[in-house]
Amino acid sequence: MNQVDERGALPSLPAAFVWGVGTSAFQIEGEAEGRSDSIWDRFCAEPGRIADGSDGRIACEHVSHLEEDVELLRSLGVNAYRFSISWPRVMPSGRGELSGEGLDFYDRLVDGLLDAGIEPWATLYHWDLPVELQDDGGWLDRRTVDRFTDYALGMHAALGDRVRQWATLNEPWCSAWLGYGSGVHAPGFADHPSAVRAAHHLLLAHGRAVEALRSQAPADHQLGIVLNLFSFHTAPGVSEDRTQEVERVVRLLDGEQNRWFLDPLLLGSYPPDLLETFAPHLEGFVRDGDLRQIAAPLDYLGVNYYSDHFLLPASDGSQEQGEHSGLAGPGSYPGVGNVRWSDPGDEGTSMGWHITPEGLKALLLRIGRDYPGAPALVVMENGAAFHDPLPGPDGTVEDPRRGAYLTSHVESLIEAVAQGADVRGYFAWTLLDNFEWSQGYTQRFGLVRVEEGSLRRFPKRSFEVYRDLIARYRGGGGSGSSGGSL
Ligand code: IFM
Repeated sequence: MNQVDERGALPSLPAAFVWGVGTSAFQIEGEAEGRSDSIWDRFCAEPGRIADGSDGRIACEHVSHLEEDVELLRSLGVNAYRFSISWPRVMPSGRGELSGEGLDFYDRLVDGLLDAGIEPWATLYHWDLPVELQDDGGWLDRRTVDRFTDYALGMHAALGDRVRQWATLNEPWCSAWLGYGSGVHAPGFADHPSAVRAAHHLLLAHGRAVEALRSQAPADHQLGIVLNLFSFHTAPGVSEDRTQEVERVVRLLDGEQNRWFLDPLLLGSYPPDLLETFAPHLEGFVRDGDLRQIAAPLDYLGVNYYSDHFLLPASDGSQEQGEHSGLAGPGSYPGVGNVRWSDPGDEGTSMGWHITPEGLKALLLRIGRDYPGAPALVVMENGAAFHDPLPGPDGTVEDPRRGAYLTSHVESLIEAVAQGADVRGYFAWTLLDNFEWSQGYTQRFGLVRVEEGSLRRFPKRSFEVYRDLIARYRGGGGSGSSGGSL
């Protein structure tokens, strides 16, 4: 890889670079009658949980629009597609036999992708735990670890003849911290010690599944996990006498968001500086050998990156506390008080997130620096929500800010690679406007608009921007169907 040249033009990425787009089952699939309920169905039914009172029962009806959606992927020029498997669709009670009907959908998806020259990247768990397992304790109960391992092995046995790229969990921080700590995600518990316990079982489920899959998978199968990592900073302009106190919180937030997951996965231990606070929460359920299992060697680490976060002392000025989208804010982090998130206002995305492309480069370089020997990195999610206009007369949605966001982040990634980061792929988030968890359908991240009611698909201008980015930075003169795997 060449360095950025004198004129500032960026080099291409290697021909084998993975260019993809991602989705998740609950957010797009619909056809809820074809599966059992997940914790998200139950959560959506509780009044006040979802901003617009909506749910995932119809979503984008991806199940019945499968061919059309694969055709969209083909015209986007990606060589990889990341999807998640709905556990309650393929194993309705969360245990036991796989359902033939549920598997049939993923068979058709995988075959359609391969026919289109697109490498399937499967994620086993993107938050939709079958309710029966929740009623047995969910991620607070160690038995869920074994059930996840059985499910992972079953899915790999069913699809592993065609799917070589596997991720165990998507963003365990969200499942644990938002699902059990602040309660803004399903199952909606608000108890910080429970978040720590759930996180441990999630990590253990990941490690056990990796170990089990290794013994079953051919050598060319790649196993990873996907974390949502953010960098935190003291906001510019914080007075000198308050800086120290904000810096302390910045360090704590970094610990809870990033190191609480990176350290056990890559170093085999929880971060020592957090243990003082969290050790009591770990008592009674961490067993000998757990951390060794959690640190099972990985083929790649998936990184979801959206934004850096800037902190202010709570009592400075009159801005609102930054609960934004429910994805961040002091309430989501145990022990974090006395700060608020700086609000980017109109400069940010509609989620209230700052737009910080340089943060992606810094993060990718930091992982390599702080975790020598870390596996290859793949950016598994990156994208932005904006309030888009309606489609114009030719059906195109003009969304220049999303196009600019994607461009600046892809270019930041290229700079990181030029400076030595081992990054092998990039997946834009996301193909379709979809169910954005506690925000319902009020936030749109898609490259394609999905019209409410008719569910008609309208590619946005950013769809073309991303297609052109792939063509511009794909090295080696290959076609859209080259590469796609690690
Ligand atoms: O839509 C979500 C996705 O499911 C997980 N990562 C963040 C995205 C945007 O909020």
